[in-house]
Amino acid sequence: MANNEQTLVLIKPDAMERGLAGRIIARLEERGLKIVGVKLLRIDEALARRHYAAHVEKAFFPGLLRFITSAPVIAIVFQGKDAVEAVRQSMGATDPLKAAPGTIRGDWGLDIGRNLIHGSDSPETARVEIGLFFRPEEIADWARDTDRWITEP
Ligand code: IDP
Ligand code: MG
Repeated sequence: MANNEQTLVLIKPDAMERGLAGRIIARLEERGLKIVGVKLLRIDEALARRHYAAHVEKAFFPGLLRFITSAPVIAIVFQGKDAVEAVRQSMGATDPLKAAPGTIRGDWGLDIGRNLIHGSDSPETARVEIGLFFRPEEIADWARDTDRWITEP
């Protein structure tokens, strides 16, 4: 089943403002991950509080709330082999200064408060987060002809 793991990605407001959405999505798509859900939306305070429930008491939360609600984001469900771990690896560490070169945050970021992309941190978190952003009928669990060239059946 890990071949069909799903994870939630958000292209954050800084990436949208900087015109990096396409390049970020391309990196994940080119790696072999498959888009099974996508939408543009403006996150409101209620959704931000649910999505970042683990962080609402943190000192950085007010700034995070202003940031994540400041422009539309693109929410994407990526599916593929070990998709959660693969996306986290391609994203790089939370603080772009600690993220390895070659990762999305390591190549395009400098500041932990402007780190371009969200990716779920476990399959369980992914299920919850996907449920916050998508209705079941908005996910297209499609078989792609190239899947067998990316993952050994
Ligand atoms: P992650 O995005 O790598 O999973 P988390 O620890 O889950 O990192 O934090 C969620 C988000 O909160 C980060 O991506 C970042 O946008 C923001 N954040 C985390 N720590 C800080 C901080 O110390 N200052 C400002 N923003 C932070
Ligand atoms: Mg996180």
